Amino acid sequence: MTLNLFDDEDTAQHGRDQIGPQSYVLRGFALAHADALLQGVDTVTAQSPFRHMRTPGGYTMSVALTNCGEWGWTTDAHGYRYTRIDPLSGQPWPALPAAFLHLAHDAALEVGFPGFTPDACLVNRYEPGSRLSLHQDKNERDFDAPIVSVSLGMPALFLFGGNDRADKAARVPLFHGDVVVWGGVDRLRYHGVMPMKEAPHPRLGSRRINFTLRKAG
Ligand code: MD6
Ligand code: FE
Repeated sequence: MTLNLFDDEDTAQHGRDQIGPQSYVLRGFALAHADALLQGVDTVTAQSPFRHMRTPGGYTMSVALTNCGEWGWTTDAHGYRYTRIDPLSGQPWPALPAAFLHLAHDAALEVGFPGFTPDACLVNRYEPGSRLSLHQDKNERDFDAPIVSVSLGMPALFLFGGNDRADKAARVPLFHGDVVVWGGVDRLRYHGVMPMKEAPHPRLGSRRINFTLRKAG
């Protein structure tokens, strides 16, 4: 056998880590689909490029983001909300790639959320130094649906807190191909991402791509 640095299957872990009563990390769940997922990201960003949005508090986010699906999450001086139109392109957000939909459905089913049909996908791009401060995902209309989150590229330390901002947060390492699913009683838990350390990935270099699939509308 020849050693292939680009074949993550050789070294990846599989299996699941439970991080809350209804929250799991499915290790390597997206690995077999990484090519199709990355192609999907390219198709999306050709239409709606990554951009650094402003928060209502006046900060520019260190994470660059875009969206696909019927609804896209945006922030500006007026607040956080979901829109059907990308404010940058003036066009509807790009369609959800089929590979995203299938993966989200299958990952949700795997941990007890059958019939997950997301209508929104937030795509985040991290570079060294990028971070995401503790937040709740609460702009969606329906908290019954879970959220499925896919990590590609550089590893990150994910912070998984409780229902109150002050609750101590667990540090969960997320690697290329890992999928986090959470919902039910965990749906509104605070979470974030520690400042990214430089640790180039063979496929994606000094970048981490994360996308989160939701039912927003
Ligand atoms: C990230 N993720 O992993 C940021 N939100 O880059 C999130 O903010 C997130 O992973 C809701 C559910 C899952 C997540
Ligand atoms: Fe979030």
